[in-house]
Amino acid sequence: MSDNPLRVLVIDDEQGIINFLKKAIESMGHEVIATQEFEQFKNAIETWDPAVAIIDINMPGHDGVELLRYLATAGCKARILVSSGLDDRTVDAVIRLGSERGLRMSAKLPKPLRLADLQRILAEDKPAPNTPLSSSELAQAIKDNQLFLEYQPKIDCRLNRVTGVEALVRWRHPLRGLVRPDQFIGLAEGNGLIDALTDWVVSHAAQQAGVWHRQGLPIEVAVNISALNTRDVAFPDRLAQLCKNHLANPSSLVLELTETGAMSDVIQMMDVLTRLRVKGFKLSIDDFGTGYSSLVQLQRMPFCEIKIDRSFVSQMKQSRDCEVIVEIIVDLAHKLGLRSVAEGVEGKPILDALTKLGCDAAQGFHISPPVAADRIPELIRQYSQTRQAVA
Ligand code: G
Ligand code: G
Ligand code: MN
Repeated sequence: MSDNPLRVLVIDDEQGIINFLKKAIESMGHEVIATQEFEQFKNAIETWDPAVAIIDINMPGHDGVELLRYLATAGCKARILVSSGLDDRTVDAVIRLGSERGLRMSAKLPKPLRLADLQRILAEDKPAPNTPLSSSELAQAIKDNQLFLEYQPKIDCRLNRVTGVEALVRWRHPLRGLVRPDQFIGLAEGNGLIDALTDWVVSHAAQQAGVWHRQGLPIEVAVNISALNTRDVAFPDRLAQLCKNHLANPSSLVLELTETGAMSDVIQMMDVLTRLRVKGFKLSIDDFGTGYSSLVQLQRMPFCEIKIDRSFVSQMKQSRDCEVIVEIIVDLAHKLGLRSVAEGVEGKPILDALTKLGCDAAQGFHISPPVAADRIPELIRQYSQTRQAVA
């Protein structure tokens, strides 16, 4: 039972989903109005003041974009959770649009909808301050361990086994609830906090890698680093020390670098990345094919791995162009002696196509969304069992 009962409003065109959510949310101790009718939904928004609204964005009568437009005009303060069977990119676009209109959009619910996720999200609901996030709040969060990591598995396409994970940072803000990295990485980069943030992430990821290795699970842990981290020539020494503190081997860490164009001193970046390689860290060029992650960088910097941007991968079954781009990047990686990793694997047909192309590793919602560290051993076991079953 919740110690913070909320008013939760649901609109969906399927009676089955309405019944399911109503029962589930009531059983968590919250009040619910669940309806198929826009008029009733509108009435509840205007008179009932819900804390959370769960909206189906693909209904015959009203689509989600129209609903969001209405909610913004009505000055709706509820936190908005989007539910839909639409593809992830469309859902992402709807969420972004809602945020741009000033609505309090929650992160996307993983599919299929699990009650535990819903419960967690409802438990996180606190009144949100309207002020923008400040760098002093973030500095405090790093000190107070308000940050935490989730891990998303990567599988070896040929072996169908989990061989690594990517660590992704989240911020559990005491007043605002869950804050996503896209809302604070830029803030860290712009306010001299990115070194402290990266150190926090690497330290926790290295510790977790050490734990898994001692449990007999020799998986690689990838962390995202910012191009700005390479402005400090002591960065490789700091990371090596953090690994040493946690008895983790640098070769069990993969550093995923996204180029933002913020880095002007190329020689310095080459210096730092090369020293990281010399110390045994693996280096990956993230979001390859977009923005500043270019062929020039591949040729200059000592990368071990190319991470193919999810915009190409997730569309490769709908778009022949995207499929060709993925194929060429896999080929490029191999000809350069690098590992190819596809992110944004949202369905089995994509995974099958990647395997056929000879892509080395795959990551995406089809395999698993990012999860808490303690769920990783079970995912590793599941994969090794399915493999034995087919062998
Ligand atoms: O997990 P999510 O999809 O919300 O991540 C959004 C973006 O934030 C991704 O592009 C990811 O690379 C970035 N990100 C996640 N965790 C970290 C981190 O620890 N450090 C940096 N620099 N970026 C991160
Ligand atoms: O930019 P970077 O590659 O670090 O982004 C990683 C982020 O991508 C993760 O935080 C995760 O939430 C998101 N992500 C992971 N798998 C998928 C997927 O299959 N589709 C989409 N759209 N996003 C994904
Ligand atoms: Mn990444």
